[in-house]
Amino acid sequence: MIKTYGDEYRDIIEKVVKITIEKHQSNYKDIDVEINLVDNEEIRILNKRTRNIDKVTDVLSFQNIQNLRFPIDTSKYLTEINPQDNSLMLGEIFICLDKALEQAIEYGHSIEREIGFLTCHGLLHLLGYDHNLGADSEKMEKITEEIMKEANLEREKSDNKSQMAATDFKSGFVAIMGKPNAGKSTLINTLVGEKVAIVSWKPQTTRNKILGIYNEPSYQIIFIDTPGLHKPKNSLGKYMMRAANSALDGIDCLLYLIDAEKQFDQKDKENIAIYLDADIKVIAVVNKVDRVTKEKVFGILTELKNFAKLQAVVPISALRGRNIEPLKEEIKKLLTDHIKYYDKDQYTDKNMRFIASEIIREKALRLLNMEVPYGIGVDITKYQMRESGDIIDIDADIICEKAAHKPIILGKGGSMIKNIGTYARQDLENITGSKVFLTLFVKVRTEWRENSLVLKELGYDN
Ligand SMILES: Nc1nc2c(ncn2[C@@H]2O[C@H](COP(=O)(O)OP(=O)(O)OP(=O)(O)O)[C@@H](O)[C@H]2O)c(=O)[nH]1
Ligand SMILES: [Mg+2]
Repeated sequence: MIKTYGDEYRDIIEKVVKITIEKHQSNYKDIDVEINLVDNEEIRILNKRTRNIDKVTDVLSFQNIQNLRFPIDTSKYLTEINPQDNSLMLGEIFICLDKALEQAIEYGHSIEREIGFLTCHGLLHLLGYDHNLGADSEKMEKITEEIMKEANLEREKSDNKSQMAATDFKSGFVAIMGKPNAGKSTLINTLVGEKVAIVSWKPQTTRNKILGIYNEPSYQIIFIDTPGLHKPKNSLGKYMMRAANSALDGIDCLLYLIDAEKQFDQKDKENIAIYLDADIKVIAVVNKVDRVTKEKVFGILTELKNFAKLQAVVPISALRGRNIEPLKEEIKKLLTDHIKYYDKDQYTDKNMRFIASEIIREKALRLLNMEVPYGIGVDITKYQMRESGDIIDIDADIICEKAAHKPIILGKGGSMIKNIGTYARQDLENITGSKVFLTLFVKVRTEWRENSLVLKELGYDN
């Protein structure tokens, strides 16, 4: 008996099971197999419980009988017979629907083909095949190909409707560029709805290229935050400009951010002209409209009319979240890919060590004055979850470039570093959902922004 839990795709599943069993010279009515369609969370829990792996996989199968012989002779396995219909209980298969859809999109074929493929793969395991064994793996691949062909589920033959469903999905990379302090990081955070990048009112806050991933059921937009465009004065600055320019590779469009509070100056105009001349699709985004008069915004919009090749011009307030939807709509028109590049739960490409170092740097930038914060780097020397699973220990070095800066960072009686630590810990606890023990040290590395070794240590290396 073929039992399918989950109504969708029942026909495809039954068809693949019949063909697979018949390929082994057996009658599908003689076998009993249970096929469950589950979601990401259910398969993760199953993996954790049965294999101690905390992971979402596409298919799991639990074999009931080892060393099956074909054609299947049910009288040889009397203890494994289902008394209801005398069929042989082969085992259970769990197919993750979320993952199947994701893979169908990634490989550019129909969801039916993916479900058929996973059913076949799981069932072959129940029949004794092991894809980790060289010869078996080849045999498995060949027989899968034959079964998929018989089920009319080959790549080219997948039906047009489903093919459309996969290709209807749109994705692409979108770089956010502009001068320092224009509000690029604020915008990426608003677009993604998570704190992807740190923000401060001091220019040159962002030093790296940072991805922020935005998902809708039929869209994935990968935004790239970049360091503000400026003339570099040291090796760190040069790294930052290389990082910014490398964001242009393979993008579908570029958002050029103009700070409405400042002048729409010659430098902005030159930058836009360079991108347009390079045939990059540019949307001009006029930010901080909440801070200026309508006339000022109108003046900038009028000047932007001189750039006929612009795809769109959108005035926004990244901070207040104004006009963000129309901006997203303009971006969607320009997306050209159909691949889901990232899991829908992932909102950035950066790991927790990076995020922790940035949060600490953000607090230092916000609390310290004069030139001190610009010369600061943060090195996470320890990031460890305790065995109890609810406390994270983080040790970090705040690196400054002048001996005279150390006492300023420490503050009177250690008050400044204590403040930096308190604010950073609060943010980190919010992000991780765990209790955080944060220990900060201050170290002097003279003129480190020119020292390639330290730059590399701190991850400023491209
Ligand atoms: N009023 C207002 N302030 C904004 C807006 N967007 C950004 N800001 C502020 O502008 C300052 C700079 O913002 P960031 O997002 O760090 O700017 P950035 O372009 O990423 O700067 P760099 O990383 O230094 O290149 C911060 O104080 C933000 O709060 C906005 O729409 N309105
Ligand atoms: Mg920034």
